[in-house]
Amino acid sequence: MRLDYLTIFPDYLDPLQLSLPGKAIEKGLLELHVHDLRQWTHDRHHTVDDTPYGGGAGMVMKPEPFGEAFEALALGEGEGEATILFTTPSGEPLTQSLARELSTRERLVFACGRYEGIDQRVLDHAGTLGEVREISLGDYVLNGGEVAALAITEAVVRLLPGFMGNAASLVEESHEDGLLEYPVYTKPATWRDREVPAVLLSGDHGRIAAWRHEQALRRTAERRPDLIHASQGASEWEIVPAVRADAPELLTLQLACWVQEALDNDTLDIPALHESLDDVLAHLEAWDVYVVRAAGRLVGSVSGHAEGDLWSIGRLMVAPDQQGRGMGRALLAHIESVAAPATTTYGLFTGERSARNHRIYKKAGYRLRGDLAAAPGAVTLTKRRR
Ligand code: 6GU
Repeated sequence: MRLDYLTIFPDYLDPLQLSLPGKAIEKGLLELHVHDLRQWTHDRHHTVDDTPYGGGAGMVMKPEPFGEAFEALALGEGEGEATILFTTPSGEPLTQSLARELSTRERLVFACGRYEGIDQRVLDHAGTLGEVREISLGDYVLNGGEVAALAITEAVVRLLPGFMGNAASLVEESHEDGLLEYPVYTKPATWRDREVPAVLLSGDHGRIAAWRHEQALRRTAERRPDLIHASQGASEWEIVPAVRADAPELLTLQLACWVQEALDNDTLDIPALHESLDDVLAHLEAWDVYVVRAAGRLVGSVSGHAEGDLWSIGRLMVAPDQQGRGMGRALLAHIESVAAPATTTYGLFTGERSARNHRIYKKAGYRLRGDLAAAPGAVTLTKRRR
């Protein structure tokens, strides 16, 4: 990725040479160029601003220096479009998902605003040279866009493939799952009479995960209620037969759920990950499909299908942010309860290495059947109907 900065305070961007971006440069992932906007002025005072047409307070950044800067950077020439970022308190807010989107770009050019803003024609012109985004750090006013450019850079650069050592640590962080981070502790276990919560010392990974999820939810509800979908607080949900109109949401849920399977089993060779809307519609025709809705959102599903005296159970899924609330167990019990009358055995498949699924199915009375065929990387589990 190549990053260019247009600023009247180049020194303000010195921190770019440090820490995160610095390391990415060393690894060859990143190229940084800071440009003093005043080099594209031609008067004795290197003027970059002027009074606003129509009157009003403050000064507006003149168009000409930016126009020349874009030419000097060859924006809009050659292949590979640049994304031109204008930092401004009236832009779209910087979020983790915006950072992720920007991390896919080949070239970012930051135009740092000062004073009351930049002449609008600069933005209109930039739109003919590349993709334009106006970005704000949040609902407060800074003196200029340089700090915002630094913040955007750091949020984006750490997402570049090959930059962070550990992909899991990226996924688990605040905001990646839509919740704030749970509180964390390290040694010593007692410090100034304050104890680390006992559950974290228990070694029980299931309880630890449940505790962390609960803490993350509580924090998010307290500090950022705007981030919580009503489905997460909803204590009531109901299992209902799926209809064709559920297909798009089912496809989305399927992708969300099977990504965990892919990670656990270290393979993308999972049919559910490669399906289209038509495949989901065909599945709805061929199987008895049920869905769970919580506060209107489709958050879980399960399917059943008779094959002689075998009741085949498939596609048991619960949205990742809804897991640990017993929905999976309820869906499994439900699909068993609606099995065809001739059923003597329930059967299902799961990934060989999907440890969580194995625990859930074992608890529900299913046993591994090494003697029965399954796709490569998968295993069969069965349970007698009682
Ligand atoms: Cl990007 N620029 C300025 N000047 N103030 C801000 C901002 C940006 N984001 C929040 N406040």
